[in-house]
Amino acid sequence: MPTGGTIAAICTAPGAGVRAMVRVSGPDARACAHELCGWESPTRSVRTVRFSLAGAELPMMGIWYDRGKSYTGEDTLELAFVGNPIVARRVLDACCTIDGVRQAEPGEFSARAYLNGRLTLQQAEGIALRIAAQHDDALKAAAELLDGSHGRTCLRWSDELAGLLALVEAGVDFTDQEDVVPIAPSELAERLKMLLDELENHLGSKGGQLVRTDLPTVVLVGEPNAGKSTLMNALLGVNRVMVSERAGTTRDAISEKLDLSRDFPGADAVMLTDLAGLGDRAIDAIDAEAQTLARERISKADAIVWCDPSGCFDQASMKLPVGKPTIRVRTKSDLPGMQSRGADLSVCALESGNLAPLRRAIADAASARTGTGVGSFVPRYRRAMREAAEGIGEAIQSLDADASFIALPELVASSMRSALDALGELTGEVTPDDVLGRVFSGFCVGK
Ligand SMILES: Nc1nc2c(ncn2[C@@H]2O[C@H](COP(=O)(O)OP(=O)(O)O)[C@@H](O)[C@H]2O)c(=O)[nH]1
Ligand SMILES: [Mg+2]
Repeated sequence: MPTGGTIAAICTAPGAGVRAMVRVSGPDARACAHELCGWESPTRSVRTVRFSLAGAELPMMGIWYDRGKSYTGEDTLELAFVGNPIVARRVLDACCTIDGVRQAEPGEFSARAYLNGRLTLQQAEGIALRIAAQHDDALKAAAELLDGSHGRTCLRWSDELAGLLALVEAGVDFTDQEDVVPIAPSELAERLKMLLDELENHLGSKGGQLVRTDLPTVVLVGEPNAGKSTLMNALLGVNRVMVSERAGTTRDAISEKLDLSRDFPGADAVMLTDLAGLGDRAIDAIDAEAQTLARERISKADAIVWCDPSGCFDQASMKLPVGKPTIRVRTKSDLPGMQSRGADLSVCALESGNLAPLRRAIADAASARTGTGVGSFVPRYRRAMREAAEGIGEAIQSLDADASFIALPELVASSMRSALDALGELTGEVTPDDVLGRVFSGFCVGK
């Protein structure tokens, strides 16, 4: 996502309504107020302004927020006016004629709010979920993200786990210190089990396991020559499909299992499918058939990886199904001169080392909804919580609750650490240093 500059967008729903609103955020918002509305050095928060549009003056309500007091944390101008979509478009265009002002990318206001410390990542995700919510459960989950209650729950889980891990590690590292008493296996097992139960409740099903038996399907789509087949091979780590600079090389749908659980223990394996390129029109009969087949596979897929080396992601020409989890990947990121404005990720498939973020995004997009909590609506949480549950489950398995000491403390600690890392991704709080800190503060070692 691009940063910098001043961004502007229509922030009311498309179509006619009672009111429409255009929001401008950034250092040049002041120039918009001045040059378009004659509002010199805005300090007052609300006033009526006259916006010059198509040779006439349109009365509007202008709302000014000083830097630090707005949603984004930047100088912000909001203009509210009659809810006519053409007027809204013209107002936005006029704002973008001011030097330094451009149209905002999706989510860019919230991204700025996050970057400026006005929102936590969880709150930003809550806002996204609230906007996309289709029913009450999703609204409830969004509220839990926004009011921070889910964040506090994650923090409580990770605190409990970090505390227990500190006890186990104390047993590993400092057994020769007499004032260090490692935790008994039975107590550790019991407290881990309670934690696991809570996580499983949040995931909405036992261990968050899917009830389906087939693998989720993920399709690689894009124009011919977008680098889909190269990316398929890079993700798989083997040359499974043919790559060529000639457009139209891939005709069939070629599927191969991609096991993501090795990298992300809570993730599923997925069936990755390489498809023929989609073009404006088919070049011959075989191509037409290949495209029809590709469209069929896309409509049945659980998630889409949309490859576009230009970074434009033009939905009007690609016509992908809306509402399906879609990862926009700007391919061939090594080639200069392209943009990555609408992209979720940029990758160069020729270097397979940089694919971890894409693998994680695929793991998130492909995991199906199982319950009603935050973990069932926000895939990142679902995958991380499953990963944590898996680690805790493993730790419990490695414990003999009847023994008087932990027989394999390194093994137990390493399972717990991977669970903690997974939760740390949600809280952004726990680091390995943090764990070590707890050992020292809790036991006064080295006093
Ligand atoms: N520079 C560069 N070239 C790439 C990259 N990925 C693929 N290519 C090239 O782009 C051409 C088309 O690739 P291919 O994977 O067959 O595209 P597909 O038609 O979408 O399956 C081939 O010549 C590839 O070598 C990349 O990341 N960087
Ligand atoms: Mg291909």
